[in-house]
Amino acid sequence: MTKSADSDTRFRQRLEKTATDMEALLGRLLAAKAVPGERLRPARLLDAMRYATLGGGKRFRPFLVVETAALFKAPRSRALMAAAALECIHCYSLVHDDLPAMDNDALRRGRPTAHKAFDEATAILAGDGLLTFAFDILARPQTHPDPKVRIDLILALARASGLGGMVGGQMLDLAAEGRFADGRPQQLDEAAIKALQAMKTGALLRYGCLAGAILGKAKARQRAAMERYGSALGQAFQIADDLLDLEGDPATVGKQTGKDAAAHKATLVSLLGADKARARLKTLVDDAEKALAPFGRAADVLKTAARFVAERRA
Ligand code: GRG
Repeated sequence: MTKSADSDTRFRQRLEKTATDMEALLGRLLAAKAVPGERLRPARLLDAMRYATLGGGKRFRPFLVVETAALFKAPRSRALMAAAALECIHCYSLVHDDLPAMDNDALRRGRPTAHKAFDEATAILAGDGLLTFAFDILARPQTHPDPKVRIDLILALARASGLGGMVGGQMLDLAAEGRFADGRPQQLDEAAIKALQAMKTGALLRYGCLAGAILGKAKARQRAAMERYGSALGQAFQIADDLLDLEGDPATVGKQTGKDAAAHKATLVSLLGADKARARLKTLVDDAEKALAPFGRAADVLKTAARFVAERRA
């Protein structure tokens, strides 16, 4: 086997292992039995939260937490807890993004979206429930015995997912589509598209890389390196997602494609064209690898992850 085929196999095995562990942990965390401080877990809400989080998804964000935590020798069980919190936020964002008031999608992860499988009100509440549940998970001592580390994780996730992060990015995206004011799509320049995407998609991926460093009490320059890696990875992820929307097969991607052009969405692919966007992807993978240089061979699997993001077909 060639060196690159070998690292691809190792990467896929580790992604799969994290996905299996994540499924099991989320299944346990979202069990029917209420935990101290809760009264009861309403069955329909719990079913919708389980539907949104279990049985699908690549679990790429959890993988980032687990692998960056391993780089800093943080225990895997703690990394999986932080990863579960991040995945709850990600799944909530997908449920809300699919709602009629947002993207109005019927298919997600190859299945009916949550509001189709349940109903709109239940899907909204399931998203709200998952958002809150993420911070419940991070606040538990099993995530880290040191409360300072837990607060660090909580604050960073709040910043990544809220007003100045993912939710803010979604707002900018809707505005750019012309959903408000005069209703005309905005012509965003490259800097504005990058800022929007760094918030909407990049912030959670960057958090995935930062969380491992926080769990491992990494030094400031190591944290900064992880953030550089996460930032390049986030940009690459979004360009690959936009290329998939343009060229992907809905059967493989697991959701409707061709939506960006129909909505006149400003993306780097629409601004630069597919060829230049692909060249940009290459540069971003190089940037991601450079950020990992100080960690040597120990970071090989994260380097392969950057290539996977750029080359993904689903
Ligand atoms: C509605 C609050 C709110 C936020 C929405 C993340 C987001 C913001 C919307 C999702 C729309 C979208 C398709 C964004 C592009 C990148 C992205 C998040 C793709 C889906 O992530 P994957 O490919 O999905 O990791 P899986 O299913 O593998 O987990």
